[in-house]
Amino acid sequence: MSATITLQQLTDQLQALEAEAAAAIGAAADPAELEQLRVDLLGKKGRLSGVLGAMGRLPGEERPQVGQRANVLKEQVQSLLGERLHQLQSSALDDRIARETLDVTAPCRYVPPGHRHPLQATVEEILDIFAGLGYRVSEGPEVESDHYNFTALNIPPHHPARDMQDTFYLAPGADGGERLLRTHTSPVQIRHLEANPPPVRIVAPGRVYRRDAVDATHSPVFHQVEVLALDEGLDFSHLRGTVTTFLQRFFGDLPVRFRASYFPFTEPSAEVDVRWRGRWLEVMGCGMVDPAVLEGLGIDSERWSGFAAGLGVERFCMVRHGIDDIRRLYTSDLRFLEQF
Ligand code: 2NM
Repeated sequence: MSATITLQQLTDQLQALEAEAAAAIGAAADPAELEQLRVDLLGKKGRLSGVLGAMGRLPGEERPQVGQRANVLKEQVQSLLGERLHQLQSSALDDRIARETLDVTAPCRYVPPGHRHPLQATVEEILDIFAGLGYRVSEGPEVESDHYNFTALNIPPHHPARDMQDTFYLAPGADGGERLLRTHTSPVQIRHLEANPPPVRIVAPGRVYRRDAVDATHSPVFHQVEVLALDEGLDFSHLRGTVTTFLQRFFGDLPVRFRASYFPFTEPSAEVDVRWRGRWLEVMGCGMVDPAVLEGLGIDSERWSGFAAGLGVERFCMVRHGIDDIRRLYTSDLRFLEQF
């Protein structure tokens, strides 16, 4: 027979258990600790079961009071556990949010992307301006025949431009024909006219080759853009208007002047200068396409007339950016290139 116990003693035990449970739950540091408390307090062999077990030693009429009190305590403990669990979970989330904050003002480790080479940017800008004037881009081979590079352009057999001094000649092709590296992009225009009936408005960008010694203004490989318009009724005023508009869009609104010149493939021909920072600078050549060039292509030069122009991209790029040595554009020194 176990010792008797009074109602008061049991009620005091429940009271103490309630205080102790509230303190322990408030102090629990994580959900695992809370779960352990739940087992210790409310589990089958837990503290509350212990108190209820002792209830059997009370007189029968006193038991319901204790039972009721125990149920209230159980519910209180359960709701304290639930509240504390919620608190712990939400403060864990707050911690995580604080920890994972991205400080957009932190010193950066930004690695700049690559960018266009200044020559490429210059070509694109030139083509963009001509696109705005209604010109399409046309391209062709860098290895050419004597025919397309010279003959079709009305450059006679003994013209100095054909000299070994100026042209890179290659071993003859499979057909035994002379092969060379194009000295200008004009052969692109000839090929385009062979394949497309007028009217034509095209720009031909690309690499060209000349046997020049390298110095501050010469490179054996450089870039050209050539322009060709062929239509009914075109005359020198159209050439002047187009070239002037182009130059003023590229360089800004500066004076432009045309000086008479000579090219085998145009008549009349002109060199074009712009007034740049107090000096006249020669920037391109142009002219009305020589009727002999058109007739050589089977185009009726009584009906169709055209103008053409050619410019060196390196020169445009150097003038625009104040670059004094063409070799800067070919030595791939990033400290230089990154400035553009
Ligand atoms: C220039 C100057 C003048 C030119 C002529 C032609 C063609 F194919 F239509 F006859 N293409 N480019 C030309 C005319 C080029 O460069 C200074």
